[in-house]
Amino acid sequence: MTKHFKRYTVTSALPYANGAIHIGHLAGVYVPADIYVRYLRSIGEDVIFIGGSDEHGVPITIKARQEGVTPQDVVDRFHYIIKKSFEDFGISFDIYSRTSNAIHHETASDFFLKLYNDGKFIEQTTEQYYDEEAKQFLADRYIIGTCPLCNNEKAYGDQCESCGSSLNATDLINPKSTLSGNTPVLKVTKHWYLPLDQYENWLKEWILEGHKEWKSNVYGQCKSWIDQGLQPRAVTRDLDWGVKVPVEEAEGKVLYVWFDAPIGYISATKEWAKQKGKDWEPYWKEQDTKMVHFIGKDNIVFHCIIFPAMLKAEGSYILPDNVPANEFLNLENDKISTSRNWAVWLHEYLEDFPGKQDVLRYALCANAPEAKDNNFTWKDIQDRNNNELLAIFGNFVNRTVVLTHKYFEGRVPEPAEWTKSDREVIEELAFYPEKISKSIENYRFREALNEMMNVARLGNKYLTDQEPWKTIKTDEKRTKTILNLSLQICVNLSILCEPFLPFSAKKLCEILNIEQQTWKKAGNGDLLKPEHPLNPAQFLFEKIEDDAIEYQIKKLQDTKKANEAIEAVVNPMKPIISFEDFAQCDIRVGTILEAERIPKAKKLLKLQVDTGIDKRTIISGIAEHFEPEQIIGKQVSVLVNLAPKALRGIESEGMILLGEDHDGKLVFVIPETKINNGSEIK
Ligand code: B3M
Ligand code: ZN
Repeated sequence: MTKHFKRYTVTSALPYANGAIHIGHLAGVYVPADIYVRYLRSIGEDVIFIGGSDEHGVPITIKARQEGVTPQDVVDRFHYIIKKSFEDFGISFDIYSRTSNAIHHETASDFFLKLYNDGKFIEQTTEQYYDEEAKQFLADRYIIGTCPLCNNEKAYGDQCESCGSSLNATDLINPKSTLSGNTPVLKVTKHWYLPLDQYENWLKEWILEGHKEWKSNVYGQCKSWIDQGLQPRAVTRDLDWGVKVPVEEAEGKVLYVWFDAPIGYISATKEWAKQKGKDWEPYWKEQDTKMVHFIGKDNIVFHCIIFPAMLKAEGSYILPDNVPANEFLNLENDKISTSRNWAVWLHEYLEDFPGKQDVLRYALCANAPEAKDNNFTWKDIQDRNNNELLAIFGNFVNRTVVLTHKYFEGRVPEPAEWTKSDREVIEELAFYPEKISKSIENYRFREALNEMMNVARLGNKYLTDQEPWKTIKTDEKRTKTILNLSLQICVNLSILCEPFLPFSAKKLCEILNIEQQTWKKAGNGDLLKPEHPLNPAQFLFEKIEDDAIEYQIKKLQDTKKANEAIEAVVNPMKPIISFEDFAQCDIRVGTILEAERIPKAKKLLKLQVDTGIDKRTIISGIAEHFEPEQIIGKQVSVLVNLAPKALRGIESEGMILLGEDHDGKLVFVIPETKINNGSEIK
């Protein structure tokens, strides 16, 4: 039994205001959210669509430092760039707000205070690195030192980007503050924690029992988090950029960005309500409101576990009904990366393809990474445009309108009797609105898009089969009927394509000389009255030529070359060593006998390795790259005479050699053919 909801609150992840928006964002979050919302509006639901910029967090402060400006300068610049990109692509927010707004600071601050006063937090004192010269505590990203696992000298306090291990700042050897270059000292500091462990049973019940219908990628990630056991999470930070912690003893502290950012959805709703003279509370507090969060997969834990726990702790809010997170979109088979400029930026796309927003929306929806990571290629966008949008949708509409002008002075002709084949088309047409609704309501947007295109296919085939350009010579009445029905299909398309292709829907309505119709009208062969005058034909889509695509591919190839050149500078050859130095490294072929995860160490695997000399334990920072069972029995190269080191209380004796790709992908360095364990590599 499906519950009926009276109103919808639809949110989409608040992008960090320290960079522009690219196709990955659009495909993963904003296009699906926009399709969903436009559809809901079309069926007449009361819906608000919330967006905004996430303007806090350490990366923004780092960018500001690097540029010698204030964090506010950084977010001011990007907030407007991001907002404009969304407007340009028709992402139809009811409000696009920002978390540096006063209303947000007040809302987040009050939210914290309510939990604080209700005793929902626990307080913990820990020792954290402090820069005595800069007189401030150091966020993990402000500390650099040597990674205890791979000896990379530029590891951050939270992560080594060389071996991928997640670290604690205190794990680093020879830590330095990036603010002053000095060695930081440990100093006691107090923070407030949300005791997620206390919500574990409730989350099990609510998600694992109560939301089995969630997408399997989302459900699976939640289950794995909950099964690992939840820990208290600090909700405050020693930082001077963010929402001030509103209690006396918290001088110099702000709310953790992931505590305030989701509250941004609430603040934005309040701001919207104020502008519209409405009440915000039903959208967050009434049980007959359906709340849906659209996000990317890296945000799942925050939206499915932490934010719901916050809402539950507060007590007066509803919880999300669904969190249809997508996986990631790759670009030309490589991971999208802002720092390597491996992306298609929305503003650059529009410069090169003005007016073709719907083409990108279409290609991204058709390739949306709904169940697994997916790939975007320029060739695919060309094919989708030329072979689908243009050859089917555009061609059908254009032929219909042009012929109506040619034969009937651009007026909708009066139909005669429907024939059997006409009736079959009308019957088929009647199915689509329901079919498409069902797919959209189940967050299957690719399927919905395909069904919408089936309506265009139906029309295109009907017109081709009926050949009105032939019947006009012998049977005017029949020709009138064919074009009448074809025009009715065009109106249906203008309704059904609107969530996906809003710009084309608008153009189509202009051509047909009608207002945008609502969803419930669709499925009907009787939407245009005879004699209704059409406007002149215009092309909905245009061919994308090979050279336009080749230009884009060349642009990416140039980026790749530039990245390789930068890589050579950033990661230059190490100083020359003597043969004797090299000969000191004892590298052997070994075989992995056992592999297991280490509780609470997301990135580490504990391996038993047969080195030919002995069997020993080696801890390796590869847990995010390989499943344990997948590497058992594998031959690997092992540095066997590395000084042993205790990691998470386990002694690691040696190191497995790995190759690292530019995008951080790790591969084992292995002998080409199987050889004996213990064989020397020299
Ligand atoms: N700004 C992370 C991101 O852009 C974060 C989302 C906040 S949603 C409340 O991936
Ligand atoms: Zn490392």
